[in-house]
Parts: sequence; structure tokens; C-alpha cells
Amino acid sequence: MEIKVLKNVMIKNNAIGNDNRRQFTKNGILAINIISSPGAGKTTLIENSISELCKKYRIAVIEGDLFTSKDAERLATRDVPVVQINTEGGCHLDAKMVSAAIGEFDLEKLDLVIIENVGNLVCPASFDLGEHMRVLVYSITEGDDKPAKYATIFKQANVIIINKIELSEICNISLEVLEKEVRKVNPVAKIFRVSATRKETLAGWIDWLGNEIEKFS
Ligand SMILES: Nc1nc2c(ncn2[C@@H]2O[C@H](COP(=O)(O)OP(=O)(O)OP(=O)(O)O)[C@@H](O)[C@H]2O)c(=O)[nH]1
Ligand SMILES: [Mg+2]
Repeated sequence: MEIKVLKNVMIKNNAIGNDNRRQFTKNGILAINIISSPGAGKTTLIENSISELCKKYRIAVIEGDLFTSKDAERLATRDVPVVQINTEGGCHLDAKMVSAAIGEFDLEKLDLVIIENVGNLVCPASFDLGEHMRVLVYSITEGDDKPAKYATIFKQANVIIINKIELSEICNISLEVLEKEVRKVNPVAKIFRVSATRKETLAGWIDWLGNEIEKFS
């Protein structure tokens, strides 16, 4: 019986997720779901990416957080609409929450919707939010064994941003070894090596994302 209930929940989530995706696509919007463990650098990446991308594209952000609006407040100084979702302790966003959030935007006036998921390397894997692309931010401070240990989330990612690379020496992490570990579970994802705090390292990612936005418009 319990299995049946869980299955129904997922079917419903996926149906709403598909509806969200249809709305994004119909309006020529690229939607990306940014996932990572807590503190890997999702908000920092968003801050420093939108400061460039908003010169050319119309962007909105959906911020997922358990209890606070701290990340949305960080983005409030940028000239983009932001909606905060508090999951009240829930470890991931779901499609229904995103559906409510996109109701707050004028979708006809957007090119890119960025969804920052709740910091967690497990639960967000199971919930399609209606995104076109999953972006996994992985901080090298987490070690090179996590791609194998958290394989589901690494496998699903379309893009893997290896972050905080300037700390590799101090953390005794070889970027080559880490990337080999990533490739063992995901041979096809686009990989970028960045320090999200250093804008100059984000150019490759920002150019590539700009091209992807163009494909949807
Ligand atoms: N050294 C270094 N620190 C970074 C880098 N990127 C982010 N940080 C720092 O890491 C900390 C967490 O960054 P956030 O962007 O808040 O991480 P997050 O993934 O949004 O965190 P949650 O939303 O709480 O899960 C902050 O102190 C950032 O300044 C980086 O490239 N290098
Ligand atoms: Mg954040």
C-alpha cells in the first residue's frame, strides 16, 4: 500500500512538472534547476552569472530554502524578479511549488528562469520541476569520492559546475582525478571548472548558457 501512495505522488509531481515545462517552452524560456549540497556555491554562481547575463536576457529566479529568505535577499539588489519558496523543512523543491512560483512571473517577458533547489545531494534527484536542464554545482571541498557515492544526482546532471577550484591545492584535490570520477558516472555532461566568487572564471559557462538561451527563444 505504501509503495502505491509514493508512486501516486511521483506521478502527480511529474504531471505538474511536464505542465511547467510546457509553459516555459511555450513562452520561449529556458528553465534550469540548480542543485548542490549546502554551501557548494549555487547562490554565488547565480549572482555572478546574472550580473552578466541580465545585460542581454530577461531573467527570473526561484529560490528554494527550508526556512529563510537569505538567498532571495542576496539577489534583491539585482534587477531581476525573485520568488522565494520556503519548504518548511522539506529537503527539496517539487513541481507544485514551482508551479505556484511561476504564477508570480509574467512569462511572456522572460528568457531564462533559474531555480535554486534546496541544498541537498539526494532528495532533489527524484523531483522533476519542469526544468529543461539540471545543473549540478559541485564544490571540490567535498572531495573526489562523492561522484561515486552520490551517483544518482551526478548521473542526472546535464551540466556539472566544479566550483571553488582555487582551493584545490589546499584541499589536496586533483581536478583531473575528480573529473575522471565524474566521467565514470556521467560520460556526457558538460563540465565547467570555476571559482564562482571570481567572475573571470565564469566566462565559458556564461557564454555557453547564453547560447542555450538563444536555442529556446
Ligand atoms: N573560496 C571560494 N568560496 C566560494 C566559492 N563559491 C562560493 N563560495 C563561498 O561558499 C559559501 C557558500 O556559498 P553559497 O553561494 O551561499 O552556497 P549555496 O550553495 O547557495 O548554499 P545553500 O543555498 O545554503 O545551499 C559562501 O561563503 C561563498 O562565498 C568559490 O569559488 N571559492
Ligand atoms: Mg544558496
